[in-house]
Amino acid sequence: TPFFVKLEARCKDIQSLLCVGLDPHFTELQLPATATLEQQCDAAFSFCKTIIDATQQYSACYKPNAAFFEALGDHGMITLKRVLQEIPPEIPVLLDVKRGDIGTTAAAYAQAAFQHLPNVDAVTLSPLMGWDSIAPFVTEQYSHKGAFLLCKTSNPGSNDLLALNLSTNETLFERIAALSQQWSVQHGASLGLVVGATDASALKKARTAASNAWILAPGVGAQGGDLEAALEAGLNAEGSGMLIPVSRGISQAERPGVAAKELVDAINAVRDKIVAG
Ligand code: OMP
Repeated sequence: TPFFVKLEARCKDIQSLLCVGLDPHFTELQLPATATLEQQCDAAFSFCKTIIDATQQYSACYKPNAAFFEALGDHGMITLKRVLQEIPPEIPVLLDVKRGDIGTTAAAYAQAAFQHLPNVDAVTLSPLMGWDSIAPFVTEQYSHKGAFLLCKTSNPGSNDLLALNLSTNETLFERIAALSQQWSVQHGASLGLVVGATDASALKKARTAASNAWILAPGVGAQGGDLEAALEAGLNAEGSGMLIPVSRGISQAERPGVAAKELVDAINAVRDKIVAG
């Protein structure tokens, strides 16, 4: 099944656009500073398993960020593998790796994400090196996989480059949004966009430039993004086409399952409003 078909089916099935992040920050593991790597790996696994168990009925997609597992050394990758095995097969998995390199190197990164880790359906990528840096992840043997391209990221520094005006009278991020549509059509690739929930005006422009794209909008919760404003700017006419990834806003809640449910309800309230016109 192509990635976006699997994602859409899941979103419809459980009426959710929530993407639950799995980011085991060391500070969230409640370990002494002297904890060994092995103890950190065990705690990271339990942290993720607790979140998965509490949120799976609300989660349209899981997004583990590879950084937190790579940070744990040799055993970190094994821990990530164990976490991925805990995710029910009907729930899509977006592995957050933000890769971007020349074609031959990108092919090795694609192999790392899709060949050795179980159940990874899609990845995050930086598009700044162009189509040949993206192709190895979403064509040929991986044509059923998906990728979300960094377009206008949620951090303050996203204005340093991505918001710059080009001589074509558009911003760099709008060019990225338009290009991703072009690449999707030309190459039959499953490409979405990452546009931070921290910038509703950018979400609106990205939606205009890429009317059919799935948009991943991080920044709700710990980064202070305005959920309602983001959804109003980024949802498509059917009140869909957007995934809201939340990591710390769920993991640091007293009850992650309740936090996930509240997020789904809040998201759906805005969707209903939009569909009702
Ligand atoms: P919280 O702020 O704790 O919800 O975490 C946000 C997650 O989304 C982290 O894993 C970030 O690496 C990731 N992220 C952003 O925060 N901003 C972006 O622009 C892009 C991403 C991403 O690609 O997911």
